[in-house]
Formats: sequence, C-alpha cells, structure tokens
Amino acid sequence: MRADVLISQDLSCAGQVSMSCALPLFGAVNLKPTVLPTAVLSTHTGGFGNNTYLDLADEMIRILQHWQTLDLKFSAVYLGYLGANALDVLQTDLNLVTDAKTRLLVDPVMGDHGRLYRGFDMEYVAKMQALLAKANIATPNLTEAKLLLGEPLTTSPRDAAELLALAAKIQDRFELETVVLTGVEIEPQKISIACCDQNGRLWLDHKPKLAGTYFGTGDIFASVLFAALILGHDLAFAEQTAMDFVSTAILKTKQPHDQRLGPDYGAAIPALLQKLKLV
Ligand code: PXL
Repeated sequence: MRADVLISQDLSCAGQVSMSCALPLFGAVNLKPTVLPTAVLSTHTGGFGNNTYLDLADEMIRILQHWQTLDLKFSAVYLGYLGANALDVLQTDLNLVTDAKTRLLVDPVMGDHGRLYRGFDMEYVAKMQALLAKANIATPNLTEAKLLLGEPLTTSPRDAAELLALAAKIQDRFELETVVLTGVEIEPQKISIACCDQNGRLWLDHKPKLAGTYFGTGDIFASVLFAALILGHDLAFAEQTAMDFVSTAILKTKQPHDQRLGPDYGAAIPALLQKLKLV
C-alpha cells in the first residue's frame, strides 16, 4: 500500500507548533497525511514553564512494525522536532516504510536565536547530522545550520554572499538535493532565506520583518514548502508560497495575541489553496 506523506514529529498539546500545524496543513492541501508522533508534550518548550513529556519511541517501533505487515510505503516523509529516542528509532527503522522513490524532508529542529532548545545537547546534534545524510531536502534555520556545520553560534552571515555560501555548505556537506536556510536578518527589517536546488542554482528571497516572534513559524514554513514540492511545484514557487503563507498568517493574526500560541495560520489557508490552484 502506498500513501502520500508521513509526518513524524512531536504533538505539543498547547501552542501551535510541529504536528498541530503540519497535520492540518497537509490535510488542507489533500495530501492525506499519516502521522507518527514522537512525543506528547503538555505545551511546546518555549516559555510555558514545566511542560510534561511523554516519549513515544517504544510505541513508534510497534507502529512501524504493524505498518510493515501492511506493506505501507510513503511517497514523502517529513521529519521535524523528534527527541533523542525517536531520532534513534527513525534512524534505524524508517527504511521499513520508505523505498528508493520516497522524498525525505528533514527540518533539523533543535534550536533558534543562537541557542539549543531545552532538552537538546551536542549528542543530539551529532545524531541529527547522521540523520541528515539520509535526507533529500533540509530546512535548517541559521542556528541549526551552524550547529550542523559545527560553526560558532556567535557569528552571523554579514551579507548575501556569506548566507548563500552557508546554505551551499550544508548542501555539500550532507549531499542534499535541496536546502532552504530560513529566517536570517542580513538587512535591517528584512527576513531572508537562502535556497539551493538540485540543479546547482542558489538564490535568496526576502520578506519585510513583521512585528513579534511567533512560535511555530519554522514548522508552518517547512510544511507549506514540502506540501508545494510534493504537489509538483518547483523550489522557487514552493519557497515563495511558504514565505507568503507565513507572512499572511502573521498579518492576519488578531491582536492582542499571545505569541507563544503561534500565528493564526488558519486565516492564511484560503489564499494558500488558491495559490496552489486547489479551489
Ligand atoms: O517549533 C519548534 C518546536 C517544536 N516542538 C517543540 C518545541 C518547539 C520549539 O520550541 O518546543 C516541542
């Protein structure tokens, strides 16, 4: 049995990050997502205090074993925030549900703003480096790109050339087809991303920096980017669609708003469906 897309990342019960954004977005574009949750948390780890954490690594093994009896294979797999035990499971067992045609996007979620997220350490970074070697597409933010390359977190690319070189280095080091390095401020009041495609093309895209620091924007960016690629669009269209989606979601977020809850991404779905010609 062949299915469209498998999403494996955590389910944070409160705060719209990872699975709680990815699942509705892939469902909205009719990619019939299958899920393999890596952990259940009471909230994400960014600013809600003492969150609970139920590790689902053992259950993931059982789920994957059952799927194997169905000969279930996925055309696409999207991995994001995993946790150390879940990452180990995926490293050894993901091949049970993939084949040579499966496209794997790894969003190496481990930190932002120059710091690792709570609960992650350099051992996790090393595991993520090994996982990335299996991926076709990666979408690190600047912090994650530096961690993956073992470069100091204290410096940032100063101009377009340095940012493009960093993205190309990730592509080269991990032998990736596609890299989109997200969320870099090389010009004041602008957010830039750097893209490398499988044909050796390299380019930047920019959007005005909007007020606020919303949780989950990296997750909604990666979800929309991958959905557009799976639907057959090229990287230039996919990255523009994902950039527009995040900006629209933030602009449409009703104020006042607790930024820990993430932007009102649902408000940007009608425009997304139009852009993807799904309505
Ligand atoms: O948005 C990334 C993310 C995903 N999952 C969990 C997180 C975070 C960021 O803080 O804590 C659990």
